[in-house]
Amino acid sequence: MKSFDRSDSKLVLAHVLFAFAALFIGGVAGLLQSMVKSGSIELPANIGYYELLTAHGVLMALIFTTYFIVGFLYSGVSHTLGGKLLPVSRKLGWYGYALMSVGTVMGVIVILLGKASVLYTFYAPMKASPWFYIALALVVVGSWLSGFGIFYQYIRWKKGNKGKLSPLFAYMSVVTMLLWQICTIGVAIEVVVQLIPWSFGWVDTVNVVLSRTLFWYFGHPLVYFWLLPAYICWYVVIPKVIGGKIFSDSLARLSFMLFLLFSIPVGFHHQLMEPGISPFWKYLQVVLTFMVIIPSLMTAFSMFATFELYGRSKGAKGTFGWVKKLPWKDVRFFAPFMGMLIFIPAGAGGIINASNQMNAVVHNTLWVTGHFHITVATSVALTFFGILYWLIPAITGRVLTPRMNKLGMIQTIIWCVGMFFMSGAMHIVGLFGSPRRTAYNTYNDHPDAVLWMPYHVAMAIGGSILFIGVILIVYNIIGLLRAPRGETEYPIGEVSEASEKTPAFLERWGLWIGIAVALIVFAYTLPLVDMIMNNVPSPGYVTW
Ligand code: HAS
Repeated sequence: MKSFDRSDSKLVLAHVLFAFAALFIGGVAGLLQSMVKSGSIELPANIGYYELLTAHGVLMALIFTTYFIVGFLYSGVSHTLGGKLLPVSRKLGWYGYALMSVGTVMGVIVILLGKASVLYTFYAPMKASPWFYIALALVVVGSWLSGFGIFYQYIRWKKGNKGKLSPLFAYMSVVTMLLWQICTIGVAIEVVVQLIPWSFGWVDTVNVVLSRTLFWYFGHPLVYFWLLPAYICWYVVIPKVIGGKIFSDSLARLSFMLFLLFSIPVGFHHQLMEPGISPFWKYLQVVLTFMVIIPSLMTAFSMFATFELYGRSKGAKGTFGWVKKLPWKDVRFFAPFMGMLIFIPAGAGGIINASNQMNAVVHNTLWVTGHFHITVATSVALTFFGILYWLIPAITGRVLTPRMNKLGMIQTIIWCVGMFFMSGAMHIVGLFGSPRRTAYNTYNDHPDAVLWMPYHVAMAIGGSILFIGVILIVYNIIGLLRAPRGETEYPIGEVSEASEKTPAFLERWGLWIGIAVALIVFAYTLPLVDMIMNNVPSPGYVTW
């Protein structure tokens, strides 16, 4: 077993630790919010609810995820593409880290000074301090540098290994980063061309519908930027952890390529209830949204196949006998598995959101908040937690002890219980019409609002349980960093012998990027022209 390169280990660890520091601070904000919303506490006069909500959303959704993902992808690229990062890739990784960190610290300071309570979607015409937008731009540019580092390592590996199929982990990392680079162009244009000049006062007004469209051009693929690293773990790592095989390399690669094609030209499904976009283009993007469900269904199929084949190889009988053969007491499996299981109702919720008539019922209600807590904050987060229990030991030369494994299992259960209360209550009360993004309000004791209150209390109970989960995951990380020295394998699954040979066209990047760009141009050009021509300019508002 080859030990992990020490310099690469520092880079990966720096990203992972930063991610979890963000999770901790974001978690404190989350706990306070849920208590305020239920009417259990009042904040001191100098701290605003929306200030906390912005800090929570930015730190959890944008910072925790991006840092963890970059660190995780770098670890796998280093391990599978030559066992060591090339100096250029490592340097780009550190430059990216530095830029993102300056942006994060700056952004959080501006938010805590009360100058940017615009929430993590920073919707115009709400207007934040220009320094908030500059901070976001730094985070995005930093992440681009990290992406270039991954591309560089991949290209150099391909040049040195002509005609060979690239390792699956590296291939998937390149798709994930490509998706990120293409989609962040939208938010970069929004921030640099529209929001920064407007917030400095160099222009008086902003084209609101254009800015929101550019945001969602980025905002939907953003959710797949979170999901794909979890899928890398499910496809590549989990088969090894359970002692099985990857069901099909081609299926795995194709599902990732379908994400590249279909996850971007679908942003309008977040704007179905907004004026200023013709129903035809909304309809078209909803059709494409239904296309992006297919690679998730392929993933579900592949995971079931991996589990069943493994179980049967261990002598399982009957339709579901294989379930018993899975390593239920191993947190490296259990945490991501709970993520998968919960992704079944979570994905169904997404399909409900994407259906126009049902979107009219749930849009801007707490249902949507429930949806993203059960997707990103459960399926994705639990998978990231599960990764920690082998990644930290593998890169620091330590071993997972039975005690840490047990604490990991407890943490997973706490997270699932907390999320059951919080996300469950959000889903139900959302259907009763309780709006998202609102502080405590009884609406003059309106009967509907009175009905919502017990659910808001359930959300606060769930939020408090989740905060215990946050503390425990931080404690577990410290425990992993102090675990006994030893060798831990970086788990990379092998492909089943029964699977077909992977066709070479799956690595013809020009072809796939070309189709992705064509779909984006098709789905966005005319609506964007229309928005620019029929601009209804708006001044900025500071609503907090
Ligand atoms: Fe979503 C809003 C539609 C997936 C995140 N989504 C959001 C927002 C976020 C978010 C953050 O169409 C709010 C943004 C905001 O602040 O306004 N979403 C979808 C659809 C999917 C979907 C169609 N979303 C996600 C994922 C996210 C995420 C993933 C984060 C990671 N979403 C929407 C829409 C809205 C929306 C509308 C706008 C709502 C509004 O009006 O504002 C699909 O990708 C889902 C497909 C998934 C599946 C599930 C497959 C199941 C698998 C698990 C297999 C399990 C196994 C284990 C193998 C079809 C892969 C079982 C083993 C046993 C032994 C039983």
